[in-house]
Amino acid sequence: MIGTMLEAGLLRPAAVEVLRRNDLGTVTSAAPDLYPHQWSWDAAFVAIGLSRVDVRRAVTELRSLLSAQWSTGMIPHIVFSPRVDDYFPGPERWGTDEAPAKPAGVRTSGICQPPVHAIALRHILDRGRENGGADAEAAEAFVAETFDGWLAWHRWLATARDPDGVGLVEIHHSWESGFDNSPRWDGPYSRITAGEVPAFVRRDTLHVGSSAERPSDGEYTRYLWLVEQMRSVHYDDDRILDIGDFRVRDVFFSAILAAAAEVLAGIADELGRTDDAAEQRATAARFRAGVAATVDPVTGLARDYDVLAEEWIGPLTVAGFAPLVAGADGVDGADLLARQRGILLGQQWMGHPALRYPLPPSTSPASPGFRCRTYWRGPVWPFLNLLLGWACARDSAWQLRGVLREASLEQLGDLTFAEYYEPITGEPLGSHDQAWTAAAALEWLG
Ligand code: 2M8
Repeated sequence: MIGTMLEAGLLRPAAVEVLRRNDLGTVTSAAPDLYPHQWSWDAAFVAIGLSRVDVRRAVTELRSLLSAQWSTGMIPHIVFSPRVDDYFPGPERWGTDEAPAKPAGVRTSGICQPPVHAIALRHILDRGRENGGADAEAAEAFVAETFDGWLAWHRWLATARDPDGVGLVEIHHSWESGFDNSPRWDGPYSRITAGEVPAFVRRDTLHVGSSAERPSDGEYTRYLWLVEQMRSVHYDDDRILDIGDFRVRDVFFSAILAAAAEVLAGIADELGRTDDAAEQRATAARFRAGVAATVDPVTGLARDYDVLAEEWIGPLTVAGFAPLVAGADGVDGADLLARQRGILLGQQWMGHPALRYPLPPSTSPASPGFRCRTYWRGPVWPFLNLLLGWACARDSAWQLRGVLREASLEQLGDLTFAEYYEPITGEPLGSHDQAWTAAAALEWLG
């Protein structure tokens, strides 16, 4: 049962209030203190949530993000707000003002995050049309005006980030995955010896209940070393391939590209952009196939690949369900998705008997790397559940979607809008009032 009617009645206004408080004008901060700037994939989820309450504000969110797009097509992972200076690493540390591809007049990081944006664009268009009038006009005008920007973003990912054409996106920092300190990245990081990293003072640990919930200082040193490396070549895509110590094919990122390219193809059809639609469908098919090819026949889960070490990445994390996000083709594809849904609902994941709610922890509680309070090593992330639910609706997987929705609304009924939750006790962890958590609540409520 989804909470009480009272909780359902309180959830929507409380979520709207979180987005209002995080609103910096034309962008929404990812969280009030911990993340006081606009993050790329957070902004996409925020736009999905905002489209339920204010279509034109949702348009503004994506327009602001796109105005920071680099000339290569890359959408940077952080767009720094000029009004705040309480985040490390800030723009000085990134040094992107020296990068020829960064547009003038904005300050950004030099890496990217998963491309959820076309999916958000689709939500804006659909909600705008449902509302009609000025909302429909604003949504349609925005889509027509910015289509080429989203297309350039996907094209850059499909070329610069898949140099070997294998249908998997290569990332150059675990911050690009969004799963920053997941056990997925332990192997690649264990092989990196950081060179000289200028002294630094972290701020993230000041804004959470316990610094043990965040990545360690050793992890941060490597994160910053990779920034130094990329900065030294002014974030040039080709040169990073030669000098970068972290080159990993990220299966979950790739799945999101596959899903988003399919969605962008549908939008291209509506705009009469037939060739672009065909190109995006081909991109979607290529990355769906790339994702499906990573599946370990024994575990049934998809895997990342370490390009430099030339080896598959083993830990059992929620990223292993990438095919459920990507979708899959043909009879074999349908079998793969059915098998994955069974595993996800089973005892190692959502059906694990110790869980507070039947929601997927970021790492399987049955795996040795599971840490129930540490960031991407175990906690449940509400925005990810929304993404899985969206993919289930696309593929008519109503049973799984129903479980995800009901449990998510129960969890979010605590009204903390936590960044992540302890899977066994259900305790809210990380930042409270996290924007994409509030957005997920609004979208689940519909
Ligand atoms: C977290 O990442 C940032 C760095 O990008 C950080 O820890 O400082 C991740 O959870 C990432 O996925 C998310 O987009 C970001 C903002 O919510 O925070």
